[in-house]
Amino acid sequence: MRIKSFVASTVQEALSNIKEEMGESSIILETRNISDDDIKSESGQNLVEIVAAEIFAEKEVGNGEERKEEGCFCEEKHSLEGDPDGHLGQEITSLEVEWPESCKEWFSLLCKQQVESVDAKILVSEMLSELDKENIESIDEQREKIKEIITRKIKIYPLETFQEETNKTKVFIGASGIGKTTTLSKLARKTRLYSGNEIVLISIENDSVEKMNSVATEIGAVVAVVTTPQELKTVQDEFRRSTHMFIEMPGIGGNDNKKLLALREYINAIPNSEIHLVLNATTRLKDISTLVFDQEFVPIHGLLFTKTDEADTFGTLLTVIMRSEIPVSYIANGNTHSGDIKPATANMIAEMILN
Ligand SMILES: Nc1nc2c(ncn2[C@@H]2O[C@H](COP(=O)(O)OP(=O)(O)O)[C@@H](O)[C@H]2O)c(=O)[nH]1
Ligand SMILES: [Mg+2]
Repeated sequence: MRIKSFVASTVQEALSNIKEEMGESSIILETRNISDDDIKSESGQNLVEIVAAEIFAEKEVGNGEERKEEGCFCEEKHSLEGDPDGHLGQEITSLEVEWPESCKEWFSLLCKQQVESVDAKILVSEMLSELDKENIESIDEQREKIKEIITRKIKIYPLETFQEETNKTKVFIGASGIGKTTTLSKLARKTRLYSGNEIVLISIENDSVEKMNSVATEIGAVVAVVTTPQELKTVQDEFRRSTHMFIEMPGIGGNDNKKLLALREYINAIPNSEIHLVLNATTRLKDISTLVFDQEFVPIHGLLFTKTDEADTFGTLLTVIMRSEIPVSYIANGNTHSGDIKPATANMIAEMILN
């Protein structure tokens, strides 16, 4: 399935471009007014954006007309939402897929799970386009297919197993209170079960040092406190050979450029580290967005989700994963350092969403 955004001066113009480029077999995923003052048409008019998906390439289904006769497509009046200026306050005619009722239920289940509606539409549309005709109404086949599609969308960070884990420096970044110290402690404890090598927990500027000391005493680890990037580099060089190193970076917000710059200095001092962005599974998309999508200060190797035990729904995870395309590293639950942490699998995340 191909997804593309079309920007034009009017809805009609955007739709006509969509039809011309994608043909009849397209669905509208999202429409919005572009209210940004910097982005206007040549005549100074506001622009509109329509995101469309081409779901049945002719070669996949043979003949688009054939599907239409079978009732898969219909001409539908499609009213536009999210139109604060009334600019889009008109009904448009678009070629939409009329989903079978059972597919609409998948859409609403995904939305209830807090998958963003645009992403839920993509998943259901792909499910429909990939199901064999004879299985299109089978709930079991639909579930299997949608799980397969969700699984396909999730990239997994290639972690070593706890048994193999060899002297990696793992760095945890993210907002304050998100669970960085707890997660670092859980991983350090698990590592101790499988490795006799030295374990070092590193606090920046004494942040969370008491909690680190407590877990270090329990598992026989060392705690080091550093206050500059240079000190961090020195400590890493000193311990590197025989050590598992876990570093907690000070809490950051996506909009705080000063803190992000300071974070980058620390990260640059320890190249070849594994950087995990810690995210709370109960956080809403808008609160996660800036850190995941809009910052270019630090590379992120893996998304690590905490507090899955407190989350009722897991769709936000999927939306973040689909949109960021950053691999997932770990899934954690439990509010103490003896809680659980597992290397993530795509199957595990798909089941969390579908169950
Ligand atoms: N329920 C639950 N609570 C957690 C989890 N991880 C951390 N917490 C709690 O979240 C709070 C902040 O955790 P902490 O590790 O200090 O966050 P930090 O500021 O990012 O280091 C503490 O009360 C932890 O007990 C988790 O996976 N599940
Ligand atoms: Mg902490």
